[in-house]
Amino acid sequence: MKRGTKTFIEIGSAAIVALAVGGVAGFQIKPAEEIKIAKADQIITLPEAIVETADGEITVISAPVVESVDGNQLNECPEGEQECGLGTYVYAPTSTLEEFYNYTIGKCWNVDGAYGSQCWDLAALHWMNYTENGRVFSTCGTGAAKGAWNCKEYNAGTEYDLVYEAVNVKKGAFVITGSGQYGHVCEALSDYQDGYVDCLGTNQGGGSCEGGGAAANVIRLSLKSFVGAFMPKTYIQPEPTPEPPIPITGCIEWGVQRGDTMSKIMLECENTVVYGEPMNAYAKTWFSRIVKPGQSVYDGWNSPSGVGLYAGDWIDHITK
Ligand SMILES: [Ca+2]
Repeated sequence: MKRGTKTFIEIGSAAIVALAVGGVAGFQIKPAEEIKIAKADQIITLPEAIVETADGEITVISAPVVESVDGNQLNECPEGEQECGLGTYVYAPTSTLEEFYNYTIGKCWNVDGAYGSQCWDLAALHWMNYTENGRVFSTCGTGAAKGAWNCKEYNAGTEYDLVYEAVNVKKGAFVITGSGQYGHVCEALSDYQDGYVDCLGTNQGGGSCEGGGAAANVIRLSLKSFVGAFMPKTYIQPEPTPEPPIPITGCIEWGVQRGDTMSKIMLECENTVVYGEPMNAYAKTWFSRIVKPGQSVYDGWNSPSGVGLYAGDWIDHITK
């Protein structure tokens, strides 16, 4: 899995440390042409950010940072319809987060036929396509997105896991925030990052929609009013299995001779040769003493010369 990279983004004289979107492969987060957030307490518009990913790619992200969103207008449902219409069935692919994102981004969604494209609509669209019985996302009779947590077991069913702590929000989860009268729901496109999450949602500042609300867009949303989240079970990424550590045995130094390689040293010292990440990790524990004092073999590999081992050098094995 890719990791976010720390990026500094200048806004006027203030520098904001933002975490870049982690694991955005498959997403194209388009710059929002017009940033206007309904009912947001505070809006900071980010200019385009140049982001180095773990693959060395450059991704351009422009997402407004939003401290809170109040979904608004869910409590005036047509008479006798507790969930604002319960909705006509509307198709959207939900087998992967990427599919759902690509299908919904930039469009207005009005599942219930009421009040245009409210935040509830995008969640309901997912629910009616993802759940076995085609149920919609319920506000538990409150008419407010933040009320959805009141009957969280019903909403979760067998298809979603409940997430109780903001720090545990992962990419793909439907996040409920509680600020304002109605709160908000949107779908995380990143894992939790320093109190924020990149979130796909309707009625959070995207283009205007007929009847009200706004088209699906991406914002970087504060989780300070986090209520809970629903994680589609099939979107859960397996935890990366840690590489088994290389046993560190006797060698504390090595006199480098012409033709020596890291794999030869690993074999002699550790009685094993493992390439890939373990080899990189091992090369980070050997440091030049004479030719490039303090430089690790790994850093030598990644230096302009590409040379990690110098004949005639002594290298020290420092593992702590
Ligand atoms: Ca609607």
